[in-house]
Amino acid sequence: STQVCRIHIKGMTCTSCSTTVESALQEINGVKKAQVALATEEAQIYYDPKVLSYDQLLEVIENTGFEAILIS
Ligand code: 9UX
Repeated sequence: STQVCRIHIKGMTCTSCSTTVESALQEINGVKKAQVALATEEAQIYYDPKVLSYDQLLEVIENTGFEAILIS
């Protein structure tokens, strides 16, 4: 199954920031697709909820050094 969630990310100031977060998300097992938009400070993530939770997605983002807040 695939779940989609959106996460607000605070602290990104350049495209290198957003690429770092996007790459970190794409590397995780269970993530099918991840897009991080700098302009809207938002990540859209398609993932398998059987493999990982959105709490883990938040953690992955926080580990890249940015603040992550679940939107939906
Ligand atoms: Mo450059 Mo974005 O240091 O933090 S990667 S501004």
